[in-house]
Amino acid sequence: MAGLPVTALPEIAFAGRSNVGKSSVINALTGHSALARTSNTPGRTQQINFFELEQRLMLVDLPGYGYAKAPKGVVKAWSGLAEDYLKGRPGLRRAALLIDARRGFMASDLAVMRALDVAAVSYLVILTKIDKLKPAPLARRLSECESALKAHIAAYPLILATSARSGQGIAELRAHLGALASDGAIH
Ligand SMILES: Nc1nc2c(ncn2[C@@H]2O[C@H](COP(=O)(O)OP(=O)(O)O)[C@@H](O)[C@H]2O)c(=O)[nH]1
Ligand SMILES: [Mg+2]
Repeated sequence: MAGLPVTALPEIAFAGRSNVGKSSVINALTGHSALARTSNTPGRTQQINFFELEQRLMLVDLPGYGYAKAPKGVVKAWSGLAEDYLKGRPGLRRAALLIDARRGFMASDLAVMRALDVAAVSYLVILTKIDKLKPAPLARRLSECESALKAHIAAYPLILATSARSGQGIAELRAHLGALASDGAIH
């Protein structure tokens, strides 16, 4: 934690299982094809990567969880740094919790959501890879996830459905996160 950049900028952190599409969403949001490194190999992003946007907002790519071989202690297996970051970073405005639209909430996601609820870290759930689903299953997935969110006090009540591949939902996500950016006046 002591080695992380010191900044007064508001931060949005991207969390989720390995391979859920965190780096791809950051690239889609910023319009760069390879700002955050994407990979077919789960567990590739092991560090925290910070992307500063015009001195107004910091996007933070966290290591993925849920890939450790050990079946128990999902949150423990998740890099302690990511958890410390989410619980203790003063500039954190919102965590974006990415969920694969094909799978919905998995046990590891629910464990992380409970940890965020307890730590009172506000988080926005984002479905990823919706290009892989037809409209009817996607609608079912959305309503199933929205019902499940009601039990999570720190969750933002709305879910955004996105695809980094097709671009669906990316403009909405950008608008949502842009509202959290600094107006630039103090920097
Ligand atoms: N079909 C589809 N594949 C995606 C999408 N976003 C990411 N992927 C793929 O999913 C894999 C993992 O993506 P990555 O962004 O590296 O995931 P991360 O581990 O969460 O950072 C890569 O092979 C991506 O090409 C998407 O919106 N649609
Ligand atoms: Mg990544």
